[in-house]
Amino acid sequence: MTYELNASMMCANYRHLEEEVKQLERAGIDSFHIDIMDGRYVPNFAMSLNDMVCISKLASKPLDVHLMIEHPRNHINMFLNNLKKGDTVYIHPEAEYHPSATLQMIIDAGMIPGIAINPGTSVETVYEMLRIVDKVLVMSVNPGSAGQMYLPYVGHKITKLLELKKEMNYKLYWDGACSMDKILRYAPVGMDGFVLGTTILFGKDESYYDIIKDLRKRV
Ligand code: S6P
Ligand code: MG
Repeated sequence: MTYELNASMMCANYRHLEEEVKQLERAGIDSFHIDIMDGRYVPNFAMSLNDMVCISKLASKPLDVHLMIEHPRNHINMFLNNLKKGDTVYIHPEAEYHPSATLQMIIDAGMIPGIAINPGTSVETVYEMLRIVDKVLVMSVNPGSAGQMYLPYVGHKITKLLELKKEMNYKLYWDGACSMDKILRYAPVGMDGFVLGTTILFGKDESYYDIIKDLRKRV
């Protein structure tokens, strides 16, 4: 079974960012998840454009940039101009008047388009966009910070999105409070990837290498 592991870089140790990137790549991480926040769409500020540029230069693995900002179209070129072809950009459709136009800008720039779906957003409201995007990031916590609790009511929507994948042809990724039991349960039924943060990867006594090795051994 193949599934991707994405490292949530807002949880990394910024005192040694270069070393963090190297260690995560050595551990076999598939991409670097970059949480960009504007203090408006979500109440927090996390990573910035400069952090993204810095990690992009250090990394040989792709980036997936999760834009938690209002009206991403107004700023999207700043991000696109600083990414490599094949990186992913997720927007939150409710943060934009015309999200499909913004997704088209991502496609035209050679990046992979994605939408992030909040816990309180139904599949029905984003249904048409599922035809356009290559990736769907289903949020199992409200966007804004790391270290939150999993919201169990999202499970029903995840089941729906796993079913719709077959018809709509997108990849499905998990973001928020991702634990070992979630990976064990959802990787075998078609979840394509998981964003790993404080719940399972960062701030532990074990090395990234050992954590990822143990995980891959189990599923
Ligand atoms: C939340 C953000 C996520 C977190 C991730 C952290 O706004 O989009 O990507 O960084 O959930 O993981 P954890 O295990 O601390 O929840
Ligand atoms: Mg995220």
